[in-house]
Amino acid sequence: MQHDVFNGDADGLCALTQLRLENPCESKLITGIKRDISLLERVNANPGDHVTVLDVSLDKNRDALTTLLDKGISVHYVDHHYAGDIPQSKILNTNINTSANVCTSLLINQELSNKYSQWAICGCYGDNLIKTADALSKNSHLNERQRNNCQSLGTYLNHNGYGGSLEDLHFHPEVLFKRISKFSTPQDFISADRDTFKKLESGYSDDLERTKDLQPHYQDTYCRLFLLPDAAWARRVSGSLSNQLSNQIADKAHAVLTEKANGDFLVSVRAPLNNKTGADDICRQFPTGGGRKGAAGINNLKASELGTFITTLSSTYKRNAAL
Ligand SMILES: [Mn+2]
Repeated sequence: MQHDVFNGDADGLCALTQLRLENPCESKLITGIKRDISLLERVNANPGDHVTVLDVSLDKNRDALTTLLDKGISVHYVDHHYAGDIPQSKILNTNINTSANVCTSLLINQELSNKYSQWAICGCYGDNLIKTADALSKNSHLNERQRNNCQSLGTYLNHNGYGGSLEDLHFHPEVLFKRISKFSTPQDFISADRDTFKKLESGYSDDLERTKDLQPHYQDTYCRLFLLPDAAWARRVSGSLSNQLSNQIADKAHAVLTEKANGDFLVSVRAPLNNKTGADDICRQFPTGGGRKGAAGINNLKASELGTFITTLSSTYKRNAAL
């Protein structure tokens, strides 16, 4: 039995889509909202089964991974998040690269020698790796319409993964995977399944529309910080808004804080696009923080720690700017 474990964002979806176009098979799908990354513990596998893991940190899944390997279950692990110590095992095959301009869809694209590169491009745009995606579009000789379609779909798929729970999402990522993975390119999906594409598109634009008059709660030379209310649209929009803000001012860091029912905050941090470092270090200074150099988050920032967070954000990028 094959088990496919993947992050419910564009990158996870586009990575698995490439793999299943190349090796079609019935598999058990294990996924969730973008922030639900402890996925491996949900795999119910037997000796002889094979597990593929895409776009979730090995560091957050190490115990479950070790348990699977000890049971004789082989694992192919492809990711670009912080991994920490990687277990040594003959039945574990890893492809992990934490460079700031790499994503999982791109690693799979390399494994498959560019065979489904439009899906990789879509995943790169989803992870806001615009330059990487533009370069691969050029190398793959996409015309402007094809490139635009990859960018739109990647952006919308990424947006769909955000939310506090599956109830906040427009589509369950598992449903989206089944719909998109039937098509060899994003182009073909968009032409054939208009209803799904339109719903993804309006989900994205309606949520972002609500933020158009939003003013920074804090800003200085190095960073901007925005607060969003405790509402489903706000939980969905935090990632897309962070990407949009970063793309607007490439030399500032950005933080978007969404208020939670308990009064604390869900935090999304983006390093300056021109200097993709430090986002993970900032977030890891708080108990529920983690992520990558360019993009990171904190699942629960105590309301009382807001001041400390702002100071940490600003001083980190002030220091980085001086380097
Ligand atoms: Mn990713």
